[in-house]
Amino acid sequence: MVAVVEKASMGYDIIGDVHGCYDALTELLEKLGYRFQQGSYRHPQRKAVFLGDLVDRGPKIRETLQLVYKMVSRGDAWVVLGNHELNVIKFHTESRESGKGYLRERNQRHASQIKETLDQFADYQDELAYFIDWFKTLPLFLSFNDFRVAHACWDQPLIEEYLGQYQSPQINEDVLHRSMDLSSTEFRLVNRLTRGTSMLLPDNASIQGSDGLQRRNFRTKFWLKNPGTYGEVIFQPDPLPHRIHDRRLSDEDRQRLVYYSESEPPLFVGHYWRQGTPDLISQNIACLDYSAVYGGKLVAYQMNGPGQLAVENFVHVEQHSKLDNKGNLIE
Ligand SMILES: [Mn+2]
Repeated sequence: MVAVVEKASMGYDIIGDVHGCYDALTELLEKLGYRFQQGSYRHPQRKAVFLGDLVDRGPKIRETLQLVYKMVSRGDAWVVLGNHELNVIKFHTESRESGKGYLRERNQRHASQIKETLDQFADYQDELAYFIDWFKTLPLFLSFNDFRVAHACWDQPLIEEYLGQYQSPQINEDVLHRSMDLSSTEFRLVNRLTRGTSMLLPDNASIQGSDGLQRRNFRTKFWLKNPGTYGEVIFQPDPLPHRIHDRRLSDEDRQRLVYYSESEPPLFVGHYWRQGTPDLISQNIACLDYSAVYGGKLVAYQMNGPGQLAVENFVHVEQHSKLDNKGNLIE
């Protein structure tokens, strides 16, 4: 396993999806004891770990990237890749196969998903290209002494398979291009770690998401040993259709799910648009995405050493500028 090299007595503040909420981020860092010094935030004893999805939706994406980039390059922070960074990368990377265009087709849906990032960088194209090159070097997962981080999910056998080939948790150009083949290890790893696990709805059903998009699949939990029904495994704010909620999962369905067992190290993820008061999602898993960009909370977890996760270690700030689910300012 490729692990981060750490000094003893170092504490970590793991931070959920920022999505351009720069003001909330600086408020949270101040609250955690970081101070602005020589162009970025740092703490005398602690390091920050960002769970990805720094970009899209929010009002200050450029400022967010500038700050996190500085913190990472000074050794004051780590960041793992989120699905939103990945979308931005692919939208701007041409396929190696001639005539295939960009890795992420430049259609209306894909452009609208990254609209805020495109708009805010409209006059800073060189800077955007620089950040995209940086995204292409970021890790998909990190393993520290006492905990693990990934944007949406951890799958140990798949990670080991990947490390057998690449010896590094970072993506690179080759991984990116190979991940376009849906049967590749690269695709399975990138997709699972940045988007989590999901399941196709039965009966060709679809769900109208709160973001207005129609989806034929739904996000699933990855820490249940032996789930019984569709309703037990769903893990997203948009509910299942009533007639599907209590339906039994087939053995085939169950085999497609990932099981992160209670004996594995504590794991931190973002990604899932949680709401309400920050809490653990299982004994050894915490999700730190509390929908900051939709008027929720920007959440951190203070990791101070080995041991059980505890709710007292969550720290958050309320996000003041409220956006509706189309990214428009409500107040
Ligand atoms: Mn995400």
